[in-house]
Amino acid sequence: MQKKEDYMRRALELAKRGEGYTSPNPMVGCVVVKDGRIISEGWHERYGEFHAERNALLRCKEDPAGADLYVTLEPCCHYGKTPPCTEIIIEKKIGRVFVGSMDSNPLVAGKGVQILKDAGIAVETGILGEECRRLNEVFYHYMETGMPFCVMKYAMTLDGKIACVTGDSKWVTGEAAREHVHFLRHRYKGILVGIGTVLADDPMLNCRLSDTVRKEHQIEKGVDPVRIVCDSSLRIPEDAQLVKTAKEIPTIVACCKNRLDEDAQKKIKVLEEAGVEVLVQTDVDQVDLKRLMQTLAAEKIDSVLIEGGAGIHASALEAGIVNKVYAYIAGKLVGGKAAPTPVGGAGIQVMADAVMLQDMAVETFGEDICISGYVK
Ligand code: AOF
Ligand code: ZN
Repeated sequence: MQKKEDYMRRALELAKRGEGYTSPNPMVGCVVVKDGRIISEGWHERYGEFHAERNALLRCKEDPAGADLYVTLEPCCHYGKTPPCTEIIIEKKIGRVFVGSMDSNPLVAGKGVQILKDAGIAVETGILGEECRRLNEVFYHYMETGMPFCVMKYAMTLDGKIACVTGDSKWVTGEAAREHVHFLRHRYKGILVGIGTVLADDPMLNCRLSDTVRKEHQIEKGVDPVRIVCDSSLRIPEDAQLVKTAKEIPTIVACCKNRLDEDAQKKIKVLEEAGVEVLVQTDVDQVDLKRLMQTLAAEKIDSVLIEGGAGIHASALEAGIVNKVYAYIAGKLVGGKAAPTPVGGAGIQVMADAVMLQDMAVETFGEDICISGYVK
């Protein structure tokens, strides 16, 4: 006989298969159990498509009447892109519902559970509640604050450098760590860099998953993130890779009206014709990251991976928009007083004012380690 937690753990596993495809919806998994056997499973596979419960209930190989239903998120009770999950749960005469974490969408938030209870279904909530909530940290943050969940990522040597004094940085970390970064690009909706990175590297910022990562996470094809460039004075070259591919992969360039010269309108037109969305901020001399995040949130971008350089990392920390940090660390020492470090800017003056991380985790990728944590 399996425990409630075992079934919920299975539901969590299923939910994760939606990673990268459900944004701005949550990842949700569902398991239907009758007489101690799993009779069906489902997950929310893609944004706009059926929810986990409906997928599981429509795939049952036997009558689910009287069965237990395990779902990682509170069943919804609203008509969105799909009909309410509570309806099909009641219609299929499910006996008991076990919920992981509650939905914080105001259209649902507690009402889903109440509707099931009112229909005479026994409901228990909070099964692996913390894990279920963490699985959807992006969804909860976006839903509760109206801002994208921002993740700062960098790779550095053990002596804290992101490149040598010469600027050479190919590569700091090994292949496995760099492959994991592409998984992050799949997971998060947007990717943000400063114009310095574009001018120096002319990057694509797309998602190129290795077969190893695809197999490990059961991903068919990686999803490219929306590419966002912070470019106050609109210096991006018209023939940059990002611009040339903007019709295939959404690309946003944020600049400041105050910093534009007389040729700017012409350039904006060229960029827009190439498929770039140009955001012009007024009344600032440097892109206001908080304001930019509000604009992105309104465009349904629920999460942003900030991939450097040092300047944008400093600005993001100063703006207080960073929620999570991934630091990949290579067992290498390169030294050099002038070699760049992950976070630039003026820096914090006293240790007591440092940006603090909590819930730190350590993983290894090949020879490298990755430390992640949440900004307090
Ligand atoms: C569930 N099961 O698998 C998911 C839920 O526009 P819609 O119809 O897709 O609804 C989106 C909202 O539904 C989303 O904000 C969240 O509150 C809930 N997501 N609920 O019962 C699921 N993905
Ligand atoms: Zn639903």
